[in-house]
This record gives sequence, structure tokens and C-alpha cells, in this order.
Amino acid sequence: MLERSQLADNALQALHDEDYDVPFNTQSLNHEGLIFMGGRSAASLDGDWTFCVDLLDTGLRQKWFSMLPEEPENRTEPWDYDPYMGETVPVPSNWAMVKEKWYFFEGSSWYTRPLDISEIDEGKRQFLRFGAASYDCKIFLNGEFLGNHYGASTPFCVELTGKLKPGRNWIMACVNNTRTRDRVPMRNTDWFNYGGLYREVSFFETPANLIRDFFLYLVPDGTYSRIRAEVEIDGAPEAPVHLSIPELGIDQTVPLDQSGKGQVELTATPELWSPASPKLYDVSVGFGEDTIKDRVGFRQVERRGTDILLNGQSVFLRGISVHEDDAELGKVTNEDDLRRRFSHAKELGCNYLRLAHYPHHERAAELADELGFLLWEEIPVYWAIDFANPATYKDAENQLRELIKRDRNRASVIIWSVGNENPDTDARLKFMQGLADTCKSLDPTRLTSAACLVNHAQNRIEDRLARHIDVIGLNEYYGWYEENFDDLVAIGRNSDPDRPVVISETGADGVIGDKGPKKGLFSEEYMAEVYHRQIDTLRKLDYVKGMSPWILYDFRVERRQNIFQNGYNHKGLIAADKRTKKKAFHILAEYYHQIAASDEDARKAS
Ligand code: GCB
Repeated sequence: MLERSQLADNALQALHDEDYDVPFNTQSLNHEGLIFMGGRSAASLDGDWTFCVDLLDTGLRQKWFSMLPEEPENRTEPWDYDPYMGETVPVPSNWAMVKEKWYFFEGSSWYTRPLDISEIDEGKRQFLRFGAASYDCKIFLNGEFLGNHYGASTPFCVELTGKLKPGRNWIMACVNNTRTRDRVPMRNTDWFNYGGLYREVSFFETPANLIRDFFLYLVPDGTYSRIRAEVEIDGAPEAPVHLSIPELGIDQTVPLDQSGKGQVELTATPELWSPASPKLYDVSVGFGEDTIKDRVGFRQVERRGTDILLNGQSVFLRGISVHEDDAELGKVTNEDDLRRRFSHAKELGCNYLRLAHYPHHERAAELADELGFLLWEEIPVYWAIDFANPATYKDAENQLRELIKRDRNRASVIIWSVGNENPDTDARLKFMQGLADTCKSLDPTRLTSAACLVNHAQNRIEDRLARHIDVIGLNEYYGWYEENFDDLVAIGRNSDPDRPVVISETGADGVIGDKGPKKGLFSEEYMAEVYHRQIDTLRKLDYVKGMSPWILYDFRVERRQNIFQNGYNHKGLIAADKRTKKKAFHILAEYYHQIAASDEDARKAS
């Protein structure tokens, strides 16, 4: 405990030091620390955590994390925070959804909870895993700073080995969702800036030597007969790694090099995964005392000319875009919410979803694997990112690596998108080219994309990034932001892309019920008309190989405040209640069911 004279020094320092946060902005909890989780048992730390908002960052200035859990009457100093008592919030949650007074709060908040350990097994390693924390998260254990993570939507692990004590331990997380220019995304977005620990938190143990990473895929060489496994272990690479896929008769040793990495290529002819037949294989990997498990589908995705091929067959992506947003839960998602999302997509006739604009909950891709949907996954390199800033690039690349490591065994994921509607500057080109190259270096089995730009003067698809990605995503709002619908017809005619184009967004706001206008902009009728016209125009463009209109559900956003919007973007085909379908839903469904039927006829005939 500090002497009273030291306390005075500390108190002064807290007032005079504007670099108080520098020692904690380490970004040390990054993709390198992620641990492959499939098949591991973990104890949930969800539930009530003590909570306090901290607008002025007093906690970091005064080092609240170093306070001891003593009774208030025994304290020797005045304190501004009660980490061990006071208000609680549930984890996962977004504070904006818990109390109205926190709705627009942006800043630091403190979460505290005990972790009781009856006995510490010295031969084991202990970790925490956070599914996501929005945006900047600093973790403390028993008063000690353990590390910091940036990025609102990807998971991270914190190692506790050697730091836990038997009995009661205290975990504290300082979570800050302040928007800044140098972050990814930056200050300006079209989705709500939900803060908090909004995905699951867990505690798990591993043996001293563990499997850190595992990637399994069908080698994309057109033979459909080779499977490749890549493993990375953490610890002494003495024991052999064992890969087993019983249904394929595979039981194989994977040799490791001195750095703990190993790979193997095997001959096998698995039944291929596709939306029509989402076949998954049980896989397990053993290394010493450690075992992980996964369920993996094998398929090949490629582009040929302006075609997208799945298992050698050209495929049209009948898609819909989705945000992670819920009128009651905010950005928190759960099994029921995800299943409802996929069942609405099925009703629409979709075979594909764009998970915009940031990594969604990892369960989304697992379910897409099981239910048979193709996915576009994305990182929030959105609009005017600080492209010339190396720190911003580091953050974006780390988020991308975390996403790829998390989801690259998911057959459903066919596209990594590296950005959305960014200005065509030299700095942006270098930045996003770097990201596209990172995708290819980590994963040879998927296509890259980004929502690109149109040259409005020339009315043609034109973006220097297009050369560096596989699929040109195009967001176009003819009939909505762009008034002259005929320009879309002209763009169609003037463009001659050398690779597939996917309409990554199109749509219009339609407000239903008494609050909406009966005709004109924001009416359900006008929205329906835009869908009719879009479909009529796009179906004639043979290089358009898919679309994901904007968007499945209406979603909350701060920047939309006119009398019809009231804090919501109303481009959803379904209202924010996730039940009420608008007319445009049925128009798109009719189109998609038609395409699906004619694709099916063509398949039977061939
Ligand atoms: C866009 C953005 C998306 C917006 C949408 C809109 O182009 O990519 O994030 O929500 O338009 O509704 O304006």
C-alpha cells in the first residue's frame, strides 16, 4: 500500500501528466497471441461485471486498477471508483443498450470481475479470450497491466500463466470506444458506435506445449484431390503432431520444423462442400497432451475471366448485406438471431451474404458452413481512413490477420474484403494493396475484393485498386443518392472489366407503417420501384456475377436524423423488428428464386 506522501505525488501526477495512457497503448494483444479454439473446453466469464463509465480517463490517470479489494472503511485514500462493488452490467452487452444515460457515451469504461481458482496446475498454461471489445481494450489482472488490443470486432487472447494466485483473482478491462482519425474505422461511419465487451469472454487452460494455429484446405489446383494442413505449435516441437479425418481414412503425422511450424499435403477426394450440399468433415489434431477439433468443408473458389467458379462451376451470388445490429441488443448477437438471419436469407432465395462492414461473430461463419451459404467477410477500412499513417495500417492489417486466422477453415467464406468506398489516392492504393497481398499470403484459397469506385465523369467502373483484387465490388445507389437512373445503364455499357463485378450495395430507404410517407423518397413504394429498376438493369450486364443489396434489416445509426429516419437507416428489406417485410423483400425474392430455378435447370441439363 502506498504511503500518504506517495499518494500526494500520485494524485498530482494524475493531474499533470497528459501522457498517462502512453504506457498502456501497447497493442501487444494482437494476431500473434491468438489461439485456435476449436474443441477446447473453456469456462465462461459471461454474466455480471462491475461497471463504471469514465469520461475523463480518470481510471488510467489515477491507476484505478491498482486499488485493493478492501472494505471502504479501511481505505487510506479518497477514491473515485469502486471496482469491486457498485453497478453491474451483463457481459456480453453494449452499454448504450443497458441504460439510456449511456446511449451516446463514447470514452473509457471499466469492467471488473473476480476469477476464483481453487488450485493452480503448474504444468498448464492459463488464458483469457475476449470475443470482441469495442474498440481499445486494456486488460489488468490483480493490479498488473497485461496488455492492450485495438479493433472492435476481432478476438484476442491474454496469457495469465504465472500470474494467477490460488483463490480470488481480479480481472479488470478498460474499454474505450472513442472515435479517432487514425482508427479503423475512423470517426465517420454509417453504423452505430457501440462500445463495450459485447462478445463472450472465457477462461481456458492448455498444456505447456499447445497447438496455436491450424489451417486445413483443399489445394486449389483444379484436381480436387489434395488436402493441405498447416499447423503451428507453441512450445518445444519435440512430440509429433497428429492429424486425423476419420471419414476420409486420414491418420497422419505432420512433421514440425524448429520454429514449431509444420505442413503436410495428402491425397484425398472429399465430397465437395457447396450451398446445395454443405458437407463437413470432423477433424482433430493432437500434439502431446493438446488436442483441437474442427468441422471443415472442402471446396475450390476461383475467378476465371469475369466468372466466379465454385468447384469448377460458374456461380451467381444471390446475396444480401447484413450488419450486426439489433433494436434491443445492439451489436450483441446470439444463436437465435443468427439462425433467423439465415432463415430470412433462405426465404429471399439467397446463396450468399455480405457480412458488412467488420468481422461479425464467429458463429455466423460456422452456421453458414452448416446451412450452406457463401460469405463475404470484411474489415472496417471504411471511407476516409488515415491511409498515409503507418500506425493505421498496422491496426488494419492486424484486424485482417485476426479475422483470417479465426475463419480460414470455414468453407462458406469465399471473399475477404479489404475496404469499402475509399478515395482513389496513392496512399490508399498502397495501403489496400498491402492488405490484399496479406490475404493472399495467409490464404491461397479465397478471392479478395473491396467496394470500389465509379468514375462519375466518364460513367464507368474505374478504380486503380481493381487490378489488385479478384472481384470488383461496386456500391451503387442509382435511384437514390444518384438521381439519374440512366447513368447506371451508361456505366453498364461503358465498362469492360476484366474480372467479375459484384454489386456489393444498392437500395433505397423505405419507412413502413404510419411514420413513413405514402410516396416519394423514403416511402415503401419508391423503395420497391428502385428494386424493380435495379434488377431490370443489372440482369442485362453479363459481367455482374452477384449482388448483395443494402440491407436485410433496418439498423441503428447516429447520423440519420430526419423525420423519417429517427436514428435509423431504413434500407432494410425487413424493418428493425426483424419481422415486418417490406415490398422490396418480395421483389428481390422473386428475382432470386427465378435465377435459382434457371441455374438448377441448367445444372440438370448439363
Ligand atoms: C454506403 C455504405 C453503407 C451505408 C449505405 C447507405 O455506400 O457503404 O455503409 O450504410 O451506403 O445507406 O448510405
